[in-house]
Parts: sequence; C-alpha cells; structure tokens
Amino acid sequence: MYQFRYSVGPWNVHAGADSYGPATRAEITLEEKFARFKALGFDAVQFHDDDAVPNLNDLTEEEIKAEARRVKGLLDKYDLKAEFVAPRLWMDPHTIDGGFTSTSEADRAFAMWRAYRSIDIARELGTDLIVLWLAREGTLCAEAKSPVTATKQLVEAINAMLRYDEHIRVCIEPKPNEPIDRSFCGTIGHVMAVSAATIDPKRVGANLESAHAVLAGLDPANEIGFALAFDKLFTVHMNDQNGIRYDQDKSFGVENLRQAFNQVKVLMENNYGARGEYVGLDVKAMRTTHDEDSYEHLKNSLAIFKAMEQKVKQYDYDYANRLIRERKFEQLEYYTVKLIMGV
Ligand code: 3MF
Ligand code: MG
Repeated sequence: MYQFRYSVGPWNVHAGADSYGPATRAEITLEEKFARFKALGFDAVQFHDDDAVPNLNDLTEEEIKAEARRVKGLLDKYDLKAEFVAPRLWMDPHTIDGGFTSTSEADRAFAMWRAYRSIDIARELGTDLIVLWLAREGTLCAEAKSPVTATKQLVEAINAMLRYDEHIRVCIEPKPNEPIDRSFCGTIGHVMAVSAATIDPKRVGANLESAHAVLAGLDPANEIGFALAFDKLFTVHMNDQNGIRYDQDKSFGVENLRQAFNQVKVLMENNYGARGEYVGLDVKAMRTTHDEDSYEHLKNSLAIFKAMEQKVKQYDYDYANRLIRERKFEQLEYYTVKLIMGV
C-alpha cells in the first residue's frame, strides 16, 4: 500500500493573536517554518497568495511571478512541494463584503485579479491546484445579497479561472459560517452542485475540512465520502472541533477519536492519495502555547493520524462484514470502539 503524503500551511504556525487579544508568541520566518515542516515529515506546503508573495497588491504581475520563483527556490532547498495556492480574499479592504459575490463591481474585479495572480503564483510554485475558502461569500445581513445572483456569480468566477488557465484545478473549501453569518457554499453538497454547473466539472472539486463539517452539524467522514463518490476530493484539511462553536482548528482527533478513525478509514478504503492528493492539516496551537512548543500541535496531529492508519490496518473487515450481514450493529460499534481504545 502506498504511503500518505502530508501537507501544511505556514499559517498553522502562528503567533497566537485572536479576535480578543494580541499575539502571545514571536513570529517565525517562512524559511524557518519550511525547515521545521521538512524535519517533522511533511512533504508539501499549502499557500495563500500572500504567504508566497507578501503585499502583492503593490507589485506588478512580473514582480509577483519573480517573488514566487524565489519562494519556489526555497521550497526546493528543503525538498518540499507546493500543494496549492489560495487567494486570501478576506483580509483586504476591497473584500470586506466578499469577493466574487460582493455587491460592488470594483470589488468583484479585484477578487478576480487576486484569483488570476494566485494562478500565476501556483504555476511558478509548480502546482495546478487553487483552493477557494469562500470566507466572506455570504451575508451578514440576510437581505444584503440575493442568494440566486451570488451563486451564479460564484460559478462565473470559477469559469473565468478555468478559462484563464486550461490546466489549473479549482477546489472549494466549504464552511457554513464564520466570518459571515450565512455562507452560500456551506457543505460538500453545495460544492458538488457548483462544480457540476461550471464549464469543466472535472477540474472543480472540494477540500473537506473536518472542523467545517462539524460546524455544519455534519459528519466529516460522510462529507469526505460524498466528495469521493463523485471523484472530487482534491485535498483535505484535517483537524478537530468541539461542536458548533467558534472555529477551533484543534489538532486532528483530539475531540472525537471515532470520527477521526472514520475519516482515515474512508480515505484509506478509497485509495485517497494514489493520484497525488495530500493529507493536509489545518490546525492551530492553543493561544497559551509557549514559543518552544510552536510545532507540537503539528507533531501531535501527524502522530494521531498515523496511529489511526494503524488502527484501520488492524480493522478486521471479515469480522465487521459478518456483523454487517447479520445486522449486529451493537457488536460492530463495540468492536470499533474497542479497537480504537486498544483494549
Ligand atoms: C478557515 C480556513 C482557512 C483556509 C485557508 C486555505 C485560514 O476556516 O480553514 O484557513 O483553510 O484559507 O484555504
Ligand atoms: Mg481550512
């Protein structure tokens, strides 16, 4: 059996600031993060456009590409690949009310400019994957946007990206809310529908984040399975989340081990990764974490994920299938939980 390959974004190691308080740890340079990612066993790095090219609004298209090439050199130095580039459409003054679905035409044009630059950066970094976390594509005031118009705008924005580069693939990371109240594309089902409506559905897929599924009140393993059934799980953001509260990006498996097991199980049963897909992490250290422990949550997430791989390998499918045939689900559930507990 092939080995999973793992990826992580530089924002996974951050200084600890949240909406209610300032940083609690020192900033770490991109190069130092790359070195540590490699040492921890990661194979690839995920990028926002401005993780790779800071202040790109102020640069020409050629300057943006040149800076991306410099970052590619840095990746090569540490023998890391770039997994994807995601336009950061939620931090900018132009996108306070969304990008592709903003009610301002100028802001929609800005969002497309950033999407095209993300594609340019992806090419320079050697990846064909663009991730869209549609942070503000929704409403704070329900009456502020038509959900019909906005959904069509989203499809058109993706079509424009597919036309801009005939090789890139676009991958939507759905989330039901936060920072907006009502998102237009909240679940994998929404993503599959948007994909089907584009000019090239094969090139439009999903990035399932465990925590986002939990926030939608759904089971992450079932969401993964839904995307896999349509052959459209282009990547994953593995993490954990304690129920329907603020987005927590906890280490993988620390809240719900059975749910973690079932995510790994559905990925392994369907040969996820065989076509180069990465197991991506999207985890944050707790705010109280000390500087010297800035990477513990990454280490722990990888260790828990790999431990679950071992549990799936130990899963007695003959026994489980017999219980399924006999509809002995009490026994099946007990067997599964016992395996996870190791008793
Ligand atoms: C928010 C997220 C984002 C995305 C990232 C890449 C900051 O809930 O999960 O992390 O994953 O923007 O798409
Ligand atoms: Mg994410």
